[in-house]
Amino acid sequence: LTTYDYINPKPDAELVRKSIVYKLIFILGIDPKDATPADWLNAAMFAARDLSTENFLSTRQIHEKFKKRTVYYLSMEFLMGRAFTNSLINQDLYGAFEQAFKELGLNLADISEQEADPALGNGGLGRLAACFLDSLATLRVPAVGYGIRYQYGMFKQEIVDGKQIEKPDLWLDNGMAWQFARPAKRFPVSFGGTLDTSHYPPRWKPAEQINAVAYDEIVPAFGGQIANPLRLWTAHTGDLFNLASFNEGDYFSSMEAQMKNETIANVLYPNDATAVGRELRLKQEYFLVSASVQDIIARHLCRYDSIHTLPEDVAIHLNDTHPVLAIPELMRILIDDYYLPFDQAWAMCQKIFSYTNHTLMSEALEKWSVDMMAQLLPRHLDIIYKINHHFIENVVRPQGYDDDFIRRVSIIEEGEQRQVRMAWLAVIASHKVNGVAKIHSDLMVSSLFADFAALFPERFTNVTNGVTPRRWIAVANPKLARFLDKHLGGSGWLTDLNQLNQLNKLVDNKDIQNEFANVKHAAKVRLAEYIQREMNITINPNALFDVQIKRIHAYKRQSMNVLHIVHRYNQILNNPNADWQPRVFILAGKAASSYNEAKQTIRLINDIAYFINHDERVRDLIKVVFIPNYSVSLAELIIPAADLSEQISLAGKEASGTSNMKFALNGALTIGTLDGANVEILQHVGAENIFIFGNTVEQVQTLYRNGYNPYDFIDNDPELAQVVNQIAQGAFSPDEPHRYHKLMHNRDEFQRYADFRSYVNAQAQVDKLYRQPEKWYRAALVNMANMGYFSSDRSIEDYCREIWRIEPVSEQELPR
Ligand code: DL6
Repeated sequence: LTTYDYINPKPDAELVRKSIVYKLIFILGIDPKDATPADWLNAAMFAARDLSTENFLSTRQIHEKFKKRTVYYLSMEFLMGRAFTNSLINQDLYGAFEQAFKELGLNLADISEQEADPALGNGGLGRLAACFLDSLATLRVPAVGYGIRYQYGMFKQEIVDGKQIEKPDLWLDNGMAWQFARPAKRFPVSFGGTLDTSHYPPRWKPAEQINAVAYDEIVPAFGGQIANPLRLWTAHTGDLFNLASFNEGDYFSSMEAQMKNETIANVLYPNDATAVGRELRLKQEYFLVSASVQDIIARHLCRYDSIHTLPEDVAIHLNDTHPVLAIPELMRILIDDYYLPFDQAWAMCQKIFSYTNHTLMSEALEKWSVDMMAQLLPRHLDIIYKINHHFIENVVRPQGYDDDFIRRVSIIEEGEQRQVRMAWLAVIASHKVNGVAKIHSDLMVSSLFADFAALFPERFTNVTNGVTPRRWIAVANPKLARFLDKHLGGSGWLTDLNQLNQLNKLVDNKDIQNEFANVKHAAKVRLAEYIQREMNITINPNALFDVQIKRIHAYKRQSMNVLHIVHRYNQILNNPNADWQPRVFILAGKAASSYNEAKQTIRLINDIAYFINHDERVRDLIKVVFIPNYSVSLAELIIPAADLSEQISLAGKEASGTSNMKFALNGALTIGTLDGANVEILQHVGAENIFIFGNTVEQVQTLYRNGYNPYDFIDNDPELAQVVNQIAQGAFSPDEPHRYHKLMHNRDEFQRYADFRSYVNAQAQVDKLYRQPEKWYRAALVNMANMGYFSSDRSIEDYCREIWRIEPVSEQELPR
């Protein structure tokens, strides 16, 4: 038995097999004859990790040697998806591992299925961060991701009697072979206590401390010699105690407080309906940024001997407002530990930080109560006050703005309960602020940040989101990857997605249309088998697969999708002999645990699914499936199988969306509103290849301004009224007739009733086109051909050029 000889960067199957068996025996201590599939997976992950490790270590050396300016991407969420298959594909090792497992009498695909999918994120924001890490590595950009290693992820969603039940997600139970534990990389993080302002700088005497300990996950570049780290922090009780109790000799209560603090890294998004939940969330955010900023400074001081060079060396990117406390934390360290004057520290921060806004929804714009912050982070609150004072006196007042304007732009919101506006702090400290799609960035400047745009217009910019074709085609849809390799003359498209453009020449070729239709059909069969196996529901792969998978939220309007399903059901029952296009409606997504309306929507979908799927009169013309526990790996299974991609948010509400890009890239057609990146997808694919419906942002705003009344629409559309009444009066919940009364008869904040008719009409157009396979598959090919712009490689190039001013590692800098 041997492990690799490290001279050979591309081992053959025999060497891989030996390495897997070696890991099984000597790292895991398991006899091959007793090994379970999960053991084989762990052994194989160790074997694959070995092959990335040299790149990982040498990448760090290159960065040090050439003093590469580095971007540190701070995010409370990373939805990385499974690591194993992705790493094999990125390193061109899939064939060798497949063969090695064959020789061991095992199947690589089955073994890969054993990997847990770390749910360290909530939705699009976390998955975007993961796509960006893949692109950063592949483009050789010096970058480190920082996040939290939540022990129980977000939650595991089970559906019991139609209802969402949240269970802990035990993703670490089988070990996590892809991450390196770094017990020596630990930083103390402090909370609470008092601030002694009789000194300068003021002295913070914290009441509690906890250690942040690092785990590093390798992010391998596609086809390259580079691998970047994702550093995830976990909370550890170390030799740090509740200082006050400990000094008083009360060992046990100091330990108790420590245990409580360890919950910091337990779950993502603790239910914030309670004050305790909110406090935990604030602690988590500070925990992430404090450990990361300390680490960033330590890394900088390995390369340079002065703190003053920090802005030349370091760019820190704030992924939404969640890590915004990094700003006062860096200020604190520069002032309190390095004795820099406030102005100098502030000037450095303004060069270092940049911020992405991911939503205009007021509920998601974080504000923290001044009282809570005073208790938990007194020194940071003090610094925020000073930043605010400096901003108002040096930036705002000299321009002659009045008190009303000052009240609006102040970081501190006055009112019954004073609050710290984190987005304001982010904008004031950052040299660049970007939105994530053209329409969103425009709205950001004209609405949410209009006052700041008046103060510093050059600060605002747009970087439209993108997705990585490595994960979303090569890993998720290997048959489509082979199809593209064949027709594009190789796999260059994987790192230059604009090559898809060449498909435009082929879209009228019937053979190619058929070939693509077969790729799609195979993916649909694969999904149908999963649904049969896991849910015992039979679906017909020849039906149109109509898919909406995303967080459940009122603005995303899953309930409008339901209105259409019920309307269609009614139409079929009214006219059973018409030539109906069979459809399978597939939905998936999690509802935040404290968000009752979203949970009701899940229940409604499941009630309707049960009812319709058991109604023999519809003869399989409609099937409705809600697939539990939406995750990256589930998306990898569902997206390749979709014919129709539902992107139906109310115009102006979805910042960008990224599943819209993944679907189109996999040859699904979009039915969508003029919202988020749908607008740019329309521009790229052309109006004949997408189904656009619904009110525009301007029309939506006019309706709001005129006092939107849902009954103006319900009362004027008998078919809509019928659907609303059925649901509201219990047609699908006979055991509890009023279950959905409130869901149907609320103020309809997101105007589903206003858009209903136009949605139904667009759905009729979908049926019509699907009936003409030549036209449908032509449109699908046109969609794929024009997705080059939506690669996350393009987004990252935009960030590097416009925001971070970062140069990738050059050919010459790579080791020979
Ligand atoms: O930018 C990534 C992603 C966008 O595509 C979605 O449109 C947007 O909803 C999402 N935003 C968030 C932030 N909300 N919170 N909290 O997840 O970002």
